[in-house]
Amino acid sequence: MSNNAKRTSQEFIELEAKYGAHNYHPLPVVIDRGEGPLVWDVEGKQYYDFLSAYSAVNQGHCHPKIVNALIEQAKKLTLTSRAFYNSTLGDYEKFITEYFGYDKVLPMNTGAEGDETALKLARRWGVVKKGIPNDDVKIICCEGNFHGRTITIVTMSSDPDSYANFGPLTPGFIRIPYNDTEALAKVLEEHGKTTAAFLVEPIQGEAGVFVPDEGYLKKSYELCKKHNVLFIADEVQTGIARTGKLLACDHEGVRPDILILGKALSGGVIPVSCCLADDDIMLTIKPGEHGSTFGGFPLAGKVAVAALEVVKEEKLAERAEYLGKIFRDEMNAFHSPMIELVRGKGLLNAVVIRNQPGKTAWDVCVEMKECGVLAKPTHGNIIRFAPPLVITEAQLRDAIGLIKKAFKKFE
Ligand code: IF1
Repeated sequence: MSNNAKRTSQEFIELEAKYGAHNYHPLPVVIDRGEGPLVWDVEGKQYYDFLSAYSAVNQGHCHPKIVNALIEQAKKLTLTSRAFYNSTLGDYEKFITEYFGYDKVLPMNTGAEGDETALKLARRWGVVKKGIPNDDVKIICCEGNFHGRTITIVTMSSDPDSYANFGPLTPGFIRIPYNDTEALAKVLEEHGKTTAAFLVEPIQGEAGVFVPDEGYLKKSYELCKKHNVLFIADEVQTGIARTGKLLACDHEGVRPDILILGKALSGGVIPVSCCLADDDIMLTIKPGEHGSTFGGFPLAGKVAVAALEVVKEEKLAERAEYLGKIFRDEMNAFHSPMIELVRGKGLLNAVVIRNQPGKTAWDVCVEMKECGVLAKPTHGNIIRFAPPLVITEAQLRDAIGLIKKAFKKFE
C-alpha cells in the first residue's frame, strides 16, 4: 500500500486550495496511481481515464518500457545542458527525424515552448529567407486556437480567459476564422508578401474537438505554397497516433513545413516537445539564438525514443482508428436528452451536451466519475473523450457502458 493510505481525497484537495495558485478548477478526484488506461484515487477506487492528461498519456499510464528507459538513464546521466555534447542527444535526433521524415529537430520541453520555437523559426525565416522587413513580419492564426500560455501565445487566443488583463500583447498576428479557406485566401492576397507563416491545429482541441471539413488542411497548405508562406501544424495534441494516424495531417497527405510535437512525445512521463523542419528553415537559427537548459536532455531523448517505439510496436494509430469508430458508433446509437452530438477522429472525440439548469456537462462529468470514468468538460457544454490508446476493446466497451449509465441518471 502507498503511504497515502490513511489520507483522504478531501485532505489533498484542501492542501492544494490552501497552498497552490488557483489557476485550475479540477474535477474533485485525487489520483494516486495509474496503469495503462486505468487510474486509482487515494481511496483505492478505480477509474478509466478518458482524458489521458490531454492526450499526453497515449501510451498508457506508467508504460513499463518508457518508465524503464527513464530509470536506466536517470541512474547514468540526467542533464548536461547544451554547453557540452552528450551521448544520448544525437541518437535521439537521428531517430526522431527519420521517424517523422525531416532534416532536423529542435528539442524543447513543453508544448508552449514548441509553439514559441515554431513562431521564432517562422519569423526568422520570414526575415532572412523571404526578405520581409523585420518589423513587418506577420503570422496568421485561427479563431478558437489553443497553443499554450505564454504572453505571445495568448496574444493569438480568441478566448478572453487566456489573454485578458495580462498587459500589452505581442504584435504581428492576424487571426482568421478556422475551417475557412476563403478567409485564408483573402488574407494572403492582402498580406501574403509580409506573412511568414500560417499556424493551425489539424483538429482544434480546446475549441471542443472541432474537426474541420475534409480538404481544409490540404487546401490551406496549397494556399500557403502559392504565397511562399510556411504551413505550421501544431500537433501537440493531435499528433502521435491520437487521431488514427501518426499525425492528423497524414489524413490529408499534408507535410507541414514546421511540425510541433509535445505531450505524448514522452508518453506523459516527462515534458518533451520539439519542432521538426528541413534545413532551409531550421538552419536560420544559429548558436546562441534559441534554446532551453533542459531541451533535449538525456532523459528526454531516451524517454522519447521509447515512447515513439511503443507507438509503432503496439500499433497505436491503428488501434485509435478502430476503437474510435466503436466509440462514436456506440455513442451515436445511444439516445439521451443530454446529448446533442458526437464528433471526433480516432480516439479524440467529444460529446456536445445540451445544458439545462442543474444538468450541465460538469454535472455529467461528476456523475461519470461516480460511475468510474474520468473526463473533463471544456467550453461549458462539451465533454472530451480521449482514453489512452492502449485501452483494449473490452475495456472500451466496459467504459462506454459506464458512460451510458451516468447519462441515464439525467433522463
Ligand atoms: C492546460 C485545452 C487540451 C495544446 C496544443 C500546445 C499546447 C496545448 C494544441 C501547450 C495544450 C492543454 C494544456 C491545458 C489544457 C489543454 C487543452 F483544453 F486547452 F485545449 F489539451 F485540450 N498546443 N493543451 O492542446 O502545451 O505547454 O501545456 O505542454 O492545462 O492548460 P503545454
